[in-house]
Amino acid sequence: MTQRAGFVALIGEPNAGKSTLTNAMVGAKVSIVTHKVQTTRARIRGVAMEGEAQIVFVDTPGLFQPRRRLDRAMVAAAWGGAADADIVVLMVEAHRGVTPGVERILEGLADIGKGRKVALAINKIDRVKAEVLLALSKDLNERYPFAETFMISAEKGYGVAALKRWLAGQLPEHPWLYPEDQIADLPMRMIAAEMTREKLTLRLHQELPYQLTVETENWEERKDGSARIDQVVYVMRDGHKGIVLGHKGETIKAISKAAREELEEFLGRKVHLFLQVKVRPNWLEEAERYSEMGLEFKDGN
Ligand SMILES: Nc1nc2c(ncn2[C@@H]2O[C@H](COP(=O)(O)OP(=O)(O)OP(=O)(O)O)[C@@H](O)[C@H]2O)c(=O)[nH]1
Ligand SMILES: [Mg+2]
Repeated sequence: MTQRAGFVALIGEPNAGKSTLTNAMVGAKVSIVTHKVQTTRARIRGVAMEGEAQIVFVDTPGLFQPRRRLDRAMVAAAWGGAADADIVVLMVEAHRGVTPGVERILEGLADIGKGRKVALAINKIDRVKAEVLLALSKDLNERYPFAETFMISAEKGYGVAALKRWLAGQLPEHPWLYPEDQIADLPMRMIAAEMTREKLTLRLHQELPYQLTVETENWEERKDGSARIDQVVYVMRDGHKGIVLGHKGETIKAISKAAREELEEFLGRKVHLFLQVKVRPNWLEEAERYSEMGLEFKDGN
């Protein structure tokens, strides 16, 4: 049997379900998911096997109109992911339909779509009636020549297997890009930082999740098989630090516990997680923060 392999970029508006689909395809949680927009900040590669095909899913940050430097770096990373991929899958939320944001993405696809196949995945079909889906599919296919359209629910798993089979069949003949048992191409220290950021995002309100970042500073393997992981949460203001810590440190304690439990499950062993909150008013303008996130920091960014 000939091996097939290649990259499939998932693009779409924030919250479309790109990370949920990545995890469903890989069969493990490699990318964080929350109900809030702009959760994913960099490209996350998840590896899935389908017969003799190795599909490398590239989960990307949502595409939106950027304001801050970080937003611009995220959007650039998303389009960059599409430009490097063999196949692009545009994810659109069934219940939201063709929003101005989706229209802007379709404009961008006019360029990026040249030289690669673009498929449409209408996601969250569990939230709408069939008539809505057919009309939306027709509308979108009139706006862009999609190679194929899939109706899916990334969360419930509907249509995911059919999409996976189709993608596998479209990939070029190529030796596998990763060992067969590898599920993600992301340093463990970054996966660990993302898990903590997910718990922070779920727990904190309003703008705060967008104004913090998490870095793994130290990872120590212990003789008893456990790992000691030290992470820093950078926030921008003293007031934010107080909110993250919470009354008598209760908030950070709960966040730390939730992150540790998930890490232990992922690693299959005991973890000692230590979180420290540091105020760093200017972290959004620091090149090192971007490289830690796996983003490019450029002049004019
Ligand atoms: N009802 C329903 N909800 C879904 C489905 N897929 C994803 N979701 C939910 O939609 C929300 C956003 O999912 P994500 O996977 O984080 O979306 P994303 O596109 O990665 O978002 P960003 O990283 O912010 O760009 C989460 O609350 C998911 O549980 C689905 O098929 N049906
Ligand atoms: Mg995401």
